[in-house]
Amino acid sequence: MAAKPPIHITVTGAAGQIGYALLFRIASGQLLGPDQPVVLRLLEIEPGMKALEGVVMEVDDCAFPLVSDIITTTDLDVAFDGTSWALLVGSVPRKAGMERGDLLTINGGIFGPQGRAIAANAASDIRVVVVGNPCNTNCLIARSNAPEVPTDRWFAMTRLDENRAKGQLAKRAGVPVSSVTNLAIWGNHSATQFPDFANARIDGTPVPEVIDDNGWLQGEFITTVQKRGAAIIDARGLSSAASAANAAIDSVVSIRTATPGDGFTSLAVVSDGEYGVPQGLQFGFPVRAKGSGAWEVVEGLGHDEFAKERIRITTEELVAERSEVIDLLR
Ligand code: NAX
Repeated sequence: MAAKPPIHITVTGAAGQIGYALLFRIASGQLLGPDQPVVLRLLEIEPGMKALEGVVMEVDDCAFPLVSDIITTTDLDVAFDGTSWALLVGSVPRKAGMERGDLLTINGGIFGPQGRAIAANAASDIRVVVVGNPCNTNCLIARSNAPEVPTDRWFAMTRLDENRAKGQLAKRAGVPVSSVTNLAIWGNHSATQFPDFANARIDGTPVPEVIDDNGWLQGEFITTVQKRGAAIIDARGLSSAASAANAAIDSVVSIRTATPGDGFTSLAVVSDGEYGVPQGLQFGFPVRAKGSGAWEVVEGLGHDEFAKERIRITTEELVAERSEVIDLLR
């Protein structure tokens, strides 16, 4: 059988920690499948280019049969030329003394131009997953600067939070993590996110019926998930990288392939007003993919007062972030 034509995948911030954990998995076929050749288009800023050269040497040294070509660049037009998947990882982390507003504005300077370059250069089936923080609002900025690209092509990553939450629930219930399903992360990928234990299931049974400890579910469980990133920095001296790369792969696989049964996964997608969330926010919802990249927000999930309050708080945060970057939106 003739080999399939390669699909172009862009990774920004490719020489960073997450990039280093991500590229080898993409190159080995874990993103798009074991028979799908890929062209890697790797974007860095100038100071990252030397490290990127080293990373590319290592990818070369793996002799991955699926890698047709690797392009490294600091040029946005080259990075997004003909690309079908853009994984926007590179961003500027918050430094001491930096206000959240400063962080949003600095990253706006990155994600606005990237959005415009995607609109100008990417393939017609482009899909974008934003990992770089603050990922929801960075995604909103990029999307709003690319009005030519349909709004359902843009995703911000809440999958790491979902996977973290599933891990905590599985551990507490003494079940394998694969028993935990239907775990939605609502809202912002930040400390206000709401990991929705009430609608999650363990082997098909609602979590609160299996873990009969509302105090733990409403308290320690949520804070552990919300603060997991900080706990990893504390322990490792570096922020999560391999698990973030894994979640990026999971996100793409979940977008590409139909979600089985009545399940759902967590992705921050454009709000169309579902659950009363203001339209246009890039909001963490339960999402069901229909195959070939189409998806829908799962509607009709119930929320008690506790959940409603949590969702209200994270919504307010995203609304505030949007007003802080309003000048960067088109
Ligand atoms: P690193 O600092 O290791 O790497 C970032 C890389 O991006 C660097 O090589 C840098 O040169 C490059 N870069 C910076 N500005 C760029 C630009 N304008 N264009 C292209 N490249 C650029 O960070 P890393 O640990 O890899 O994390 C990357 C981002 O992911 C951070 O914003 C981080 O906060 C975010 N994360 C998001 C997560 C999520 O769940 N959504 C979890 C993990 C991670 O914290």
